[in-house]
Amino acid sequence: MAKDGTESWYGGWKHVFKLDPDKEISDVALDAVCMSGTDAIIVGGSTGVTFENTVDLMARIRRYEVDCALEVSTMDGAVPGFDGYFVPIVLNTDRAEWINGAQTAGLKEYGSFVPWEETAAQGYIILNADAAAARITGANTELDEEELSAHVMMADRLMRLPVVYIEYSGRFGDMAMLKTARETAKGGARIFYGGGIDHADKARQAAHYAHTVVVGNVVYSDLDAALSTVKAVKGSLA
Ligand code: 1GP
Repeated sequence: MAKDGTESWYGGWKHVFKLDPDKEISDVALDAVCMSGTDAIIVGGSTGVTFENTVDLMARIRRYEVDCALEVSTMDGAVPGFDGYFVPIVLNTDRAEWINGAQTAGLKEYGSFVPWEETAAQGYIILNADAAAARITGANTELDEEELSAHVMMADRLMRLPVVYIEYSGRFGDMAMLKTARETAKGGARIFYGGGIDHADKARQAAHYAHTVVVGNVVYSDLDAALSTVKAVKGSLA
């Protein structure tokens, strides 16, 4: 049970920062992020994630009370000690490796160690062709609204995934698409949105439709702008 009494450990999260183990962050910046009032920190990245850099970042975040989850994208980076674990499943690729291949290989190796109560699958729909995750997974990013709806139904209704992640990493997304995703997900999936939020106003727009707004890169390029997104999201009505 999450702190706010909702069912899942991430169910009360409106705003999260995503920190990349492969990127440098100073103690001062990390302190500001962890003390910002955000609901959680997700540790994750598409490239250069290792056991060492993941443990290192986790240990530094662990000095703070903020919830800290790991998005497990490589076997190397599967590190114990987080509050929760997300396992991404890419929905809009036809490369099985990213739908169930890497995940079953990981479970074969580490399945008996998985803390299932604190582990959740994320159905990723990657919509920015330039995102590293899109290139790596061969995602079909050119979905129209009907196709997006079908992917959301697949995740939310058929597969009953607890999280649908609308991913535009690196670029601010089409809010009409996010609205469609939110309106389609009536089966109980939480809608996460991430991509290109570098301003309070963009954070507010995304928070209008997403249950959880994820802010990543701007932490490294404009810390003040990143911090301004917390209030923008937490003050919104969605
Ligand atoms: C990345 O969705 C997150 O996985 C956040 O995206 O880095 O563009 O903020 P940005």
